[in-house]
Amino acid sequence: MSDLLERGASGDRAPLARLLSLVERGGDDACTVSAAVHPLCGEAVNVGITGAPGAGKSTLTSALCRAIRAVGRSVAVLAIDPSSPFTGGAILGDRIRMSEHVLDDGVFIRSMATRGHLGGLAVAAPDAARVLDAAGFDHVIVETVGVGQVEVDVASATDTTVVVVNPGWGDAVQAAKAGLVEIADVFVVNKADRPGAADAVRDLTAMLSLRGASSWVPPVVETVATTGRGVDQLLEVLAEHRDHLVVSGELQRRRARRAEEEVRAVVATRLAERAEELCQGPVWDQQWAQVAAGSLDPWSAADAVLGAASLIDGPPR
Ligand SMILES: Nc1nc2c(ncn2[C@@H]2O[C@H](COP(=O)(O)OP(=O)(O)OP(=O)(O)O)[C@@H](O)[C@H]2O)c(=O)[nH]1
Ligand SMILES: [Mg+2]
Repeated sequence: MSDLLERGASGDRAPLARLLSLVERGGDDACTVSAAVHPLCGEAVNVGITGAPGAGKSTLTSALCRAIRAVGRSVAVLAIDPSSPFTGGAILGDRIRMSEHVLDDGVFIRSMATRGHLGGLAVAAPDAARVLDAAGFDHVIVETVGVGQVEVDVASATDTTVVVVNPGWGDAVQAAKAGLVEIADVFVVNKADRPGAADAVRDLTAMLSLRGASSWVPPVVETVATTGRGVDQLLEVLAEHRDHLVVSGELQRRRARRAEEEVRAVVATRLAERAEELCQGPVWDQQWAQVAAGSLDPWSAADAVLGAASLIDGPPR
């Protein structure tokens, strides 16, 4: 395992890809990888980028990679597609958008589907980000399409969360409803070459001022990812947020909170795995058949299944 990591850190991509595949697949191998990388990480500046489909996250990520490389630092990107069981069109598009980096050893880009992964993104993403951190990348960027719960899960894998919106989007109510105001450390109004960018910035700023007293008010940065406009400024803002996290002690608090959430997700995943095991076999068949026949209620049947596995005490209700 450490050999795989070392080779990954020295610019060898194949072992790194292999470690990520193991994490992606879940199960015992994923646990082994997790245990091996855990003590080795914590150094990377890690940023989550989320936003609606097509907001320009991948283009922006690619532009950020360029800016990061320009100051001589390395970067790994994890593009997560939570909705699709396949690495489909969107990811293919990402490949093309990020193709300028393929020959650069200082950039590593990997897409990841969380399909069929029990526990999904919440369990797989932090481990995958840690693999990249442990491999020694200076920056780790996690890009995810924002659909509902996903943004929140992304926020649970990274230190800084960037929410990307577009001009014309700036409806405060919409943002508040989506829960974006709570999770954003930095807002980006991308496609600022289109009309309405200034309005979006104004609306977001006004909305953020309502967020109550806080030592960090999320900055709103305008970018044109396709030309790179505003990207250096975004990188500066990200560094400022990182400094804020360190100086205020918030980095430690966030990591502690995330650790708790992550262990909770793993416990839930483990129990779900156990549930899958219990819902098969003779006891199971006997119990659900009784419910189907009308001679037993579902709760008593479930208690009988759990009781037979000694997961609950006492006789079934
Ligand atoms: N005009 C303009 N177009 C942009 C800008 N940034 C990205 N685009 C275009 O917007 C489209 C979507 O960009 P992506 O980077 O794939 O967006 P995404 O958010 O990663 O999309 P998904 O991963 O599919 O959710 C592409 O055609 C980009 O060229 C920008 O700043 N201005
Ligand atoms: Mg994308």
